[in-house]
Amino acid sequence: MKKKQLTRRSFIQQSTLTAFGTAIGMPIVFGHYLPQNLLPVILEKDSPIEGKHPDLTLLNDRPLNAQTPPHLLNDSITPADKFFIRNNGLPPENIDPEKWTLTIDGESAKSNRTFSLAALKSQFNEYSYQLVLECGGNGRSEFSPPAKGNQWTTGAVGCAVWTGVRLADVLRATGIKDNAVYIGYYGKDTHLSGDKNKRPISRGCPIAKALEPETLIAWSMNGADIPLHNGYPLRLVVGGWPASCSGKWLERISIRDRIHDGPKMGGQSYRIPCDPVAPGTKVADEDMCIIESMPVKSLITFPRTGAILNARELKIKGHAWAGDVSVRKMECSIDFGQSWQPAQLSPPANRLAWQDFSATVRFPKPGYYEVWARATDENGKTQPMILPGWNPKGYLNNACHRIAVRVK
Ligand SMILES: Nc1nc2c(c(=O)[nH]1)N[C@H]1C(S)=C(S)[C@@H](COP(=O)(O)O)O[C@H]1N2
Ligand SMILES: [Mo]
Repeated sequence: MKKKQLTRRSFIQQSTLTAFGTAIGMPIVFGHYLPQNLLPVILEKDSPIEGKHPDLTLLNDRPLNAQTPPHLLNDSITPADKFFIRNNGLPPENIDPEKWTLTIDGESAKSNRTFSLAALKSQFNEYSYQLVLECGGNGRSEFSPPAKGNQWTTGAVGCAVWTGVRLADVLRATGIKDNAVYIGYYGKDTHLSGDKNKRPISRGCPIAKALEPETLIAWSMNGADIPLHNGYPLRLVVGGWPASCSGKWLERISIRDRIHDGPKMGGQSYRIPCDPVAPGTKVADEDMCIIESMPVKSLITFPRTGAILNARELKIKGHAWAGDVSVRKMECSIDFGQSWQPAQLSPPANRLAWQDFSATVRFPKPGYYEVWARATDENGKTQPMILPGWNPKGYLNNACHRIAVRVK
């Protein structure tokens, strides 16, 4: 039998386990390997992804896709190590931030300009906003018939504080022609095939969204460098729209005189049928429309589903968001939607940030319950209980989130 090779980290972990074994009276099998004077007090778990929380759920490793379980999203500001990853290709290697540049060009740019990171930081005002990024395919796992692609459940969303310069300021410094309609981004990541002429993704947004004050070219997440997989050293952040608009490893932005036509802009990508279709329908490309603002949605982040409660009262917590608009009302139900009670809803830290909510629910007797939560946006649109209409690629599932609890 071949012996499994231990990495240094997993070896330490093994030793830790052994140390724990001592405490419960088991023999120290690897006792002679124990590092001198070191008895770790916590069981450290290795994360398969550098810098990320070990309990992110890995959906795919090439390209890397990992989502965040709801209970890890309890913070008002999503910590970098808990922020989901959706890569379409392979991140660039050996990044030297000193040599990183961003070029602005395109048919509708009055000039071509290239900025170093230092130039961006010194020539423009710096802004920080808390912005929601949610993958257009978040919730895809509930599609029937199934939709191909990452089977995200609820965890392709996060809301971090992003710091950088306004895209509008940089575009205006370059000069925007009157015929500008769209911007398109280009990142330095490479195509899975290894073909240098192919890009994994190059999307963008209409010029009006690009010029919003919250649309950032960001170099920092929560006050630190952006993690490699989230776009280090520079990315676009277009809050409230499918996160695929927020180009990572940003090296070029084109001001276009037409709808941007990079990979994953056309065909069926990030598009839904312009008119609703029956589940399973094949839809022609020309009948598919580009997704813009994301729909109203919420997530219960405390307690973790499966919680066993000793008390009849429970304070639930979570967040709600609604694309370009804010959330007006938050409710929850403990009887499968037969009755709803209001929840407390906080205002957003700024436009396009998610809003914290909490509610104290009281269970009438012991037993099994589900807690459901639903948000209503400022236009009066409410989350549906089930998938709000099938589409071929599995986008925009904003059905209510629900957790199960047992009351003792
Ligand atoms: N250059 C580049 N930008 C990209 C992607 C990518 O693969 N390459 N993925 C997009 C998609 S589909 C999503 S959902 C978000 C994910 O951002 P995150 O990985 O930081 O969570 O980045 C977007 N920007
Ligand atoms: Mo995405």
